[in-house]
Amino acid sequence: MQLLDGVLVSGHIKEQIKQEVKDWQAGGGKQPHLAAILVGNNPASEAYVGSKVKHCEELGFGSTLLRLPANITEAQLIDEVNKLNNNDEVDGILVQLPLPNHISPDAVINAIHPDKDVDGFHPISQGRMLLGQPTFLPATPYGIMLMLEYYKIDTTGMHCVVIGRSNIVGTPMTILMSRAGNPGNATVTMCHSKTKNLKDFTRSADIIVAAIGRPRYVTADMVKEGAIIIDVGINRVDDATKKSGSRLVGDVDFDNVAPLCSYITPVPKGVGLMTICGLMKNTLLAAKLRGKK
Ligand code: L34
Repeated sequence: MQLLDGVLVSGHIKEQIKQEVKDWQAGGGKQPHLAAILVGNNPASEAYVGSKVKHCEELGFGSTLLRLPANITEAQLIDEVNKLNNNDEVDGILVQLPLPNHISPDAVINAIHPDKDVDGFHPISQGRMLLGQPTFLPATPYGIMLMLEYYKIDTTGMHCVVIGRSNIVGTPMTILMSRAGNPGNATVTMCHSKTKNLKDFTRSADIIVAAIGRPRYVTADMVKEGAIIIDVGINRVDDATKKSGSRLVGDVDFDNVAPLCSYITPVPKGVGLMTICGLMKNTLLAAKLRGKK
C-alpha cells in the first residue's frame, strides 16, 4: 500500500506555482488576487478560508477576505459579488459553501463572473468542463486529478466508482475520470445514497472516489484487493483521547481498508490539501487570462 501524500504533492505544486507567479510578474503580469467571501462563522468554513488566505500569502498572491454576517440577504450578498466582479484588482472570487439556508447557493454562484469563477462552480464553467473545453475545473476534482498525475497513475480502462453526486465533487469527478485524457479514460459508475447493493459496484472497482459525506462509510468488505482509494470525506467525529474532543475521519474506514489497497489518500493531509492547490492554480490562470485582455 502506498499513501497518496497530500503534503508531498501540494508542496511540490506550490513550489511550481510560486515560480510561475514570479515569472509572470517579471514579465509585467499583474499579481494574482483572490477574493474570498465568508458568510457567518461556521468553524469549518473559517478554517478552510483561513487556509486559502494563508496560501495566497505563501505563494505571492494578493487576497481579500470579506466577512459578512449570517443574516445578510441574498440580494445584499449578490451585490457584494458584483462589486468584486467589477473590481479590476480581483482575479478570482469564491463564496465559501455552505451558505445560510435562506440564501440560494445557485443564485449566488450564478452571479460570479465566469472569468473570475476560480471555484469552477458557475454553469458556464461546468458546461465547458462537460464539453472538454478549457475552463476552471472545480477545485477538489482538479486537485484529485493533479494527485493522480503526480503519482503517474494511469486509469485507462479501469473501472472507477464514484460515490456521491454533488455538483462540486461527485458529478464533476465522473466527467473528468471518463474523458479521453490522462489521468481519466476510465469506465465510470456513479453511485449515491440511493444505490441498491452498493457493494456489488464497489467490489468491482479498480478505483473508488468516496465523496458521500458519511464517516467511514466505505468498509473493507466493499473493496477489491489492489484497488486505488480516493477519500474526499472530511467528517469530525468524537474522540475522547484528543484534547479537542474530536478528530477528522474520511468517508473510508482507513485502518481496515488501507492494508487492502494499492494506493490510498489519508484524511487529513490528502484530498483537502489538493483542493487548495486546485484553487490556487485556477486563480493564477484567471490572472493570466485577464492579463491578456
Ligand atoms: N466555495 N466552498 C467553496 N469552495 C470550496 O472549494 C469548498 N471546499 C469544501 C467546502 N466548501 C467550499 C473547500 O475548500 C471543502 N473544502 C476544503 C478545503 C480545505 C481543506 C478541506 C476542505 C483542508 O485544508 N483540509 C486539510 C485540513 C483539515 C483540518 O484540519 O480541518 C486536510 O488535511 O484535509
